[in-house]
Amino acid sequence: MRVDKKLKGLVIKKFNEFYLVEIKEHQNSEFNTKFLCKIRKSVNFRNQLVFVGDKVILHQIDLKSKRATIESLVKRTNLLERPSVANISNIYVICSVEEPKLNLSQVNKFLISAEQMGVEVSLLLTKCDLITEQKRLFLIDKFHKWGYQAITLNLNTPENFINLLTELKKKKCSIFMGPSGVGKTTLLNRIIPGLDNTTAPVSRKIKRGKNTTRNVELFSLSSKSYIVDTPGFNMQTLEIDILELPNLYPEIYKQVVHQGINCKFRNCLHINDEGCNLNKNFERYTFYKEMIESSKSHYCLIRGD
Ligand SMILES: Nc1nc2c(ncn2[C@@H]2O[C@H](COP(=O)(O)OP(=O)(O)OP(=O)(O)O)[C@@H](O)[C@H]2O)c(=O)[nH]1
Ligand SMILES: [Mg+2]
Ligand SMILES: [Zn+2]
Repeated sequence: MRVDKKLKGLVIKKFNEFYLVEIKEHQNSEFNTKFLCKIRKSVNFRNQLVFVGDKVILHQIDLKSKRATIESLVKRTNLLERPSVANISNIYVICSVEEPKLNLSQVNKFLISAEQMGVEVSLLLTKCDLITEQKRLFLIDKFHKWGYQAITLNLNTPENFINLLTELKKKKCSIFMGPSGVGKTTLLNRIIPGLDNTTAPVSRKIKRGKNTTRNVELFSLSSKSYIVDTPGFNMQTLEIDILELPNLYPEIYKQVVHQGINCKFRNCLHINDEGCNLNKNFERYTFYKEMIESSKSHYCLIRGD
């Protein structure tokens, strides 16, 4: 039985050419469920890709078989490219302090890649039961200097977890992003009661995660907030416009915005530029410089000069 109606839904999972789309808060409760959908083959849809987090208009809704057709895509506010997720409001970069070991260059790349989205970025450090209290405080201080209020977690203590949960409930759509094996799914299972997604211990031999989560999937925390679990991965080289890079480091943009530092040139890259007034005495400056230098050679290659 197909209903001749068009309704808005949210893409919560994608596999091959199928999409799982959830309809919520419709006055007729029969519609409030998940539908297995395919995209309508039409000229309008040519070249348009649909991602988890996208809002779509469903048509040809079959309440019995729970199938429907995606007829069109609602304009999205943003799109994260890796992993592909649309309409996110918050990015939580998650790294473990041990197993796998904290890799500062990776944390830097994840943070930079997240900052590119222009949404609020937070840092979660998991498995703090595996380090001393002294080391934990040392890391909090380190990341504070990087410009982040790191939230430290471990499976045995509920305190920071409860604060995080309260925070997540206030956000629209948060995404968990980080290397494999750091505990993203474990955390999600604690956050959403009854959820029992697969997690796996890190490999003993190579002390790395086993890429347990395979799909990007969106989970509902309340009627107004969602969390996206993603497969873990390591960041390779980032493609960034070098002129944008200074805006992705809080240590730099805070000097410009809050302290009003003024370099001679508006597009100062803060390397050896004449008249540069940036205070370069911060830990990530080396990472910043490396990134500018490697992007510069790439930039020159593209421009051919
Ligand atoms: N000691 C300790 N182990 C933890 C903690 N949180 C998670 N783990 C363990 O870390 C392992 C990996 O957890 P997962 O949740 O599967 O990691 P993931 O980030 O989802 O990994 P992928 O899906 O591969 O990206 C599991 O064995 C968890 O039990 C923690 O706070 N302390
Ligand atoms: Mg996982
Ligand atoms: Zn400068």
